Amino acid sequence: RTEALADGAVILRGFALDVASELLAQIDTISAQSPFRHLIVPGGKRMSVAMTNCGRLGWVSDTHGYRYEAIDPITQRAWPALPRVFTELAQQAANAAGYHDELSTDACLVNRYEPGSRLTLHQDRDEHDVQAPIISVSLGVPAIFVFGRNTRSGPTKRSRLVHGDVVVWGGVSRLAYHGVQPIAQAQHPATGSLRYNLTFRKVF
Ligand code: MD5
Ligand code: FE
Repeated sequence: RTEALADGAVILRGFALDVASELLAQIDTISAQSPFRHLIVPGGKRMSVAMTNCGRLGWVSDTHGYRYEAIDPITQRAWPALPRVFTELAQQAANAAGYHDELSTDACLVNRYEPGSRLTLHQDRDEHDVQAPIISVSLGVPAIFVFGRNTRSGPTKRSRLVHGDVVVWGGVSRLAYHGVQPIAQAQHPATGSLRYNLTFRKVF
């Protein structure tokens, strides 16, 4: 089932269900090497979402700003490699949404939400290549995703994303403002009270 969320954004409901348990097992392997951490944003606040990365580059934030780094600042080592099940799923999702170029993901950000964790409205524009679509995979408890326009003001739309849903953000939606409302207390058989989100990004 595919749903158009906005211009250029497509929800593929349940697209990752077949491989969800493999994805979660790989998240455990990744976070055993590069642990989940609550990054500090330039304003000094600690993010309520915990993050780690896999792939050649990882997204990091500290009081100096946001950037992609090849070395995990906690471990001082390269980020864990992108598992094959990740890259295959992302490519299949891109194809299903009508993007037929090779994705050449160089960063996969792994977000972990606890009850109450949220992402305030923001744009993803730390990537030099904003032509390539971003692929996002939701796992665990549901989230209410908020989706706006290319300016901070203006109307927003809400969409519930559940375990196994994949969203392909391309076209003008690539630079739309978006966020995640505070995660409600809930239980999922695969993750307990947690939500995970994978985002596949081409940085260069
Ligand atoms: C999440 N993560 O559910 C979301 C999924 C993030 C983030 O927003 O930055 O880690 S990615 C949603 C997304 C990506 C790129 C563009 C747009 C949405 N968009 O234009 O709305 O953890
Ligand atoms: Fe984002």
